[in-house]
Amino acid sequence: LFLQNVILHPCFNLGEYTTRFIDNTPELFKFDKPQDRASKLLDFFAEVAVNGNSEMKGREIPKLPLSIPSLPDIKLSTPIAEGSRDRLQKLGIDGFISWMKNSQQALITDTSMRDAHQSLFATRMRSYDMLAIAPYYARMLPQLFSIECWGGATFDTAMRFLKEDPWERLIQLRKAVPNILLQMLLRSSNAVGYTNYADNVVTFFVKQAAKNGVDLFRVFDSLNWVENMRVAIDAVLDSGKLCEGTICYTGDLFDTKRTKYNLHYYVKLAKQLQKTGVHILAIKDMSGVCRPQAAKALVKALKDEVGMPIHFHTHDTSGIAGASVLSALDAGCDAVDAAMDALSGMTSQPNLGSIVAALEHTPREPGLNRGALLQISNYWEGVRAQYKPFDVNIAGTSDVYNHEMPGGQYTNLREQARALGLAERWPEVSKAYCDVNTLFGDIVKVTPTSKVVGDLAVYMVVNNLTIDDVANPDYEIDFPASVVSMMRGELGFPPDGFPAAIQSRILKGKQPIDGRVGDFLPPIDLEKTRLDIAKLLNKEVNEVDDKALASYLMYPKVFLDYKAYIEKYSDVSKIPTANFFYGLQNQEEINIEIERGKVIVISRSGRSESDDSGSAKIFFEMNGQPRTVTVVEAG
Ligand code: 3PY
Ligand code: ZN
Repeated sequence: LFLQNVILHPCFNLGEYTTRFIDNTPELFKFDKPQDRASKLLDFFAEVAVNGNSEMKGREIPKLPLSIPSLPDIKLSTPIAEGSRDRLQKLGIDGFISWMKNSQQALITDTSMRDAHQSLFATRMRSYDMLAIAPYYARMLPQLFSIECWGGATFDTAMRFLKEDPWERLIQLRKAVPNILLQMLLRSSNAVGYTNYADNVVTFFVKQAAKNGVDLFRVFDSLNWVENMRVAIDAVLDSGKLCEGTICYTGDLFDTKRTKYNLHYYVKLAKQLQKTGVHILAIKDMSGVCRPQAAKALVKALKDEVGMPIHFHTHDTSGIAGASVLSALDAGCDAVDAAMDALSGMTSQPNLGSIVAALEHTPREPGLNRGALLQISNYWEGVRAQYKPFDVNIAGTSDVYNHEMPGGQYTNLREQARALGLAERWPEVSKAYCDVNTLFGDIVKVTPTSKVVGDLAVYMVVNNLTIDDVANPDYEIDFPASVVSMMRGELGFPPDGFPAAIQSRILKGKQPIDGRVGDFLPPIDLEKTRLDIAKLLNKEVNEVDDKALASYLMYPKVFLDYKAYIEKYSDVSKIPTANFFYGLQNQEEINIEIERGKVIVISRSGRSESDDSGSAKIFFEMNGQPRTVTVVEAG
């Protein structure tokens, strides 16, 4: 390992090493020995055997053993055909955009590795399952427009729940799929978080994402405030990557009683976005309320009046989002999002295979091989079964046209309501959500504003408050912190502001921020932060790379907890998913590739009864050698 690290180092390769090589690159000379890593993994399995994976608290373990997801039957020695990324490299951005506009084919984005699992099973999909199928995407689906695989909620959940490094996921996916555009979702000033960050942090984050593999950034603001998107957009444009300026869709285009979100609103927004220099316009229908006729009218108006390529994104919560996708394509939409069959429907995107089938033998045929799609979907079906405890698995509902909850939030909020003992009172939560939106002036609801509306809705149901109580200035209410923060303008402002009466009631007379929050946040001293991290992790400062710095800047505590976890248990991302969540069964044997080409074989041979002090012994074999680990039962 030592030699491999040194030899693979770029300075060594270029012959740029000197006698100071060791001093300058101490990280190459410090590493856990493979035996240490293997022992730490045994500690992990022993802990899961006795106390369970902490992620499984309150969840039911599925019937074991689960079958291993089956990979497509093609050989990985099959050459990789040119794809959208090669086209971008060949044509440059302007040429690529002209190609998009002139392409008769419907361009298809697969969201399986980001939005689909975010919306279906609480963003729990592990890199392990993505990386196994990624090389098949490169070989079997080179006609895809892009693969959405990063950003949104996947960044923090990777560290928080899956104990893995989101950057490593991106880097490995990039390696496995060199030919297709990789796409991420970026929440403008909120980056991949739930709060506005200092401008230099947003810029730094975008730079790292671009450097490590993102080709296409979808940039949105949770209140459709273009002013709040500029820093993120500029950073993407500076990085030389493709930038999608996003219109978040809400309301109903044709409702004459609710005219706030009419065609004029969206066209005006699109023109503002066009002025920022973005390359593509995204219509982000995060809740799946863009009805087929609205999709058609909106795409047509944007095509006529703005003329940029359009990328349509929706969710199938209502069950009829496929019709909206086809309608958007009929009106000349260039690209659409869909999820592989096994990860589609309900709160996820509509079914990719079925959209392809619907377009077959028409001028807009996307050119994707349906046999290949089915094989890949078959793999995802096996993967999805492994995440059953997280899979909410509820039916589609037309109630989405009332509450307008984003796909990812709907399942999460239902789960949160269930955990609070409100499962039976879900219709009340849904109604409260709708009422809060009206009280806030009918706002765009998407992360993080959707979370704020959800927080107040749940608060109302838990405390048996009506919307009149919430609005009543004489009724004392301790509003959730997120609500106060939003009314202060910490997530920005809707173009017409928040209704003055409710804003001043929630702020208890205090003044909101006068402008864009980024203008008030001082820049973060990045190098000082790097030093702080080094101290906290007990490392040398040059061991804290830019990716670690970016993670810390987004989520300091989540990042430090993650680092402490892998210090204790080593890199758990290499463990197969069923074993990560449910542990090793007696007599089960697995292989784990702890580093490239180095595989360890672990099996569990038994477990002792717990003794009086609550300690149990777990018996393993590691590479044929017996090993015992003692674990104390958690109290
Ligand atoms: C996110 O921001 O994570 C979303 O998916 C919004 O729709
Ligand atoms: Zn979405």
